[in-house]
Amino acid sequence: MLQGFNTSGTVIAEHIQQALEINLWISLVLFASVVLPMVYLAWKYRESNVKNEDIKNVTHNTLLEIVWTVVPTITLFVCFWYGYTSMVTARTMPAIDESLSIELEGKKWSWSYTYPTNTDGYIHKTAELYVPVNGNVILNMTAPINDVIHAYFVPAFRMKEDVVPGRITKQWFNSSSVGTYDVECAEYCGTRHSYMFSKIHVMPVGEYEAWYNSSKRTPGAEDKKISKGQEVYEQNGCNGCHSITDDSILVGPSLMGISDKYDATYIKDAIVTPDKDVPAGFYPGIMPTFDLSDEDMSKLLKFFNNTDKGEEIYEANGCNGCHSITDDSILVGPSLKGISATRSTEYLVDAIANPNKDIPAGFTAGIMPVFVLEEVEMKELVKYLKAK
Ligand SMILES: [Cu+2]
Repeated sequence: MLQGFNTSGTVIAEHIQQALEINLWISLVLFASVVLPMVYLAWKYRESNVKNEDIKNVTHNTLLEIVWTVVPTITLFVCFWYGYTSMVTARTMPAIDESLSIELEGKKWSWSYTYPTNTDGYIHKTAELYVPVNGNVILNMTAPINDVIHAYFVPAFRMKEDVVPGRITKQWFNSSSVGTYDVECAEYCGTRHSYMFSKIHVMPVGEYEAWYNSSKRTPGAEDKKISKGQEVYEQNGCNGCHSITDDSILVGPSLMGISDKYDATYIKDAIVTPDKDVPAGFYPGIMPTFDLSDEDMSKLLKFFNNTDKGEEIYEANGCNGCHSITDDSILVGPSLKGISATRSTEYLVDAIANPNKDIPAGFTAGIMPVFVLEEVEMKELVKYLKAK
């Protein structure tokens, strides 16, 4: 269940809540003070109850007129004042050098956040927003030029603003409560509008700083095993329209097992010019063009091919220090290019775990250390080797 107005995450949210309640109560009192006497008087002076000769013409009543002018004027100014002051606070951006400025993009049908470059030159790009508690955060929001209007809405912050293609709109907040807050799209934007969610994580300053100055994808430990290719997949919001874990059709077709059906050139082409060859049952003009860098494209293709995790494990364990996989050259150990043609999966698993058991001619035992890998890592690594 999504959070509604039952949660409050910022001081502004409390101001806005207060303005709403004051407006509501004053409106109810004004409504009752007009409608209740009106109903009573209509009943009391109904036609059958009043003789014509009892009716006299009242020209004025100075006291009554002053009261019914001054009292509503004051109460309506109270309404105006609370509404106006909370609007001014919500719309006055804090100084840029005292704030964290985040670039926010809303597109069909996902949100993405780009952080300023950190001290290591790394740029965090995330699907959920991580911010320090008690810090000013400015959101510079836009949508791609060929997209539609969205609205970035955080109920707990009482914060909502349109996100418009080709234009930058801004919102800011400063949350004093550590916690996680829901983000919704509040502008009907098409098929997957009702799934266009994100989250804002307000974190203790130390935890936030530690993450921001690292190159870890997200501060949570739970997704450490995500590959770079999957990161590209999620950052670009591919998962908003294409399932990759099962056969389900979201807006576009499922991409599960895509690399068995199409080669890299086709997949690349489908990302850059999506309308060229639309599968039966789907329509052109829905999927935007994704202009990925060569690096991101290659990560994404490896992700589709299911070999990207394996490549990371290959490099993280330093296999590439001794074994070439791109060509036939012999470094310390034999080249592993084309290894799948000559060796079985079982053989490869065994060779990694017991490297001295079967040394190829021309190489010496005792050189390659034993690699103790977790079962999933071993599986990914061998999958990678088999694909080479
Ligand atoms: Cu939307």
